[in-house]
Amino acid sequence: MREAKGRGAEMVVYPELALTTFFPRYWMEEEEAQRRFFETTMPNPQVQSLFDEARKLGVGFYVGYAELTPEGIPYNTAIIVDKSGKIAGKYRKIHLPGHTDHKTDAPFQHLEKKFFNVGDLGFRVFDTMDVKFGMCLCNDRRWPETYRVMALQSAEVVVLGYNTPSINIYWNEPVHLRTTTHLVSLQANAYQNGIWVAAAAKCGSEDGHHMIGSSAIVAPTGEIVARTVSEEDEVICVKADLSLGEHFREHVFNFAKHRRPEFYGLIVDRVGAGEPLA
Ligand code: CDV
Repeated sequence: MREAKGRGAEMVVYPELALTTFFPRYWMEEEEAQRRFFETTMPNPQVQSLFDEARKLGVGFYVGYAELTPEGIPYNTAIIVDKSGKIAGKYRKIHLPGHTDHKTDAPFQHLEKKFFNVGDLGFRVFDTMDVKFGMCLCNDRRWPETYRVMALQSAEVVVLGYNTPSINIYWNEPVHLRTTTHLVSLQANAYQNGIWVAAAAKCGSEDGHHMIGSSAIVAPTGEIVARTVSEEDEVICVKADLSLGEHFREHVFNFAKHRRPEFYGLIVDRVGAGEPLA
């Protein structure tokens, strides 16, 4: 945060589940996961210094963590904290990947469906620090619906954290494809919605498990304007011209003028692919 501030940043984006290891890779019972890895309050004494530093530096931030509500509901959560150190927005992950069973043949697990409930807050946009921010988490970034719902609320910047293991436990996906599909998701959705996207990852080895990293900032042109180059802790920084998206929002992706929702019904009526319409 201090380094980012030194480079002129006003908003810092941290990864998904930034306060713990990416624990959905480990088989354990829900109770154990909740005891070891979930936050029951936010802020709390362990993270207060981050909030204090944000206020001191006059920097906002986004951070992902495992949330256990007072009712005992577990979510994969992200918050935006404003420059005064106040929580200005909260998001709970909606597109949870992975499985609930113990895959004993896999090199590691991906137990998000076991450890978290589907988020109940929707894809909201928060007007804070003079920017309309949307938020999502990791797998959400691959789904066009995520960004379009926020762009329809005039989002200008979507911030997101992610943890993408280099190994796909389902098929022998080449590592370069893991990075390609990550970047193409950010780029296509930034362009098609005329928004900035800032995506922050854990990278390199975490507990001996390799993550793709490749944090990136993408302009509304769909171009990558900053990208990490190492597998170490790194700060990438961009002065984002929020008006850059206007050209796209006023012309090719002028939603009010060109969208045809009367033909998009299947997007909400159907979950999986089915037969062609009669
Ligand atoms: N933490 C994630 O949501 N990871 C997913 C996959 C790789 C399981 C992702 O889309 O990167």
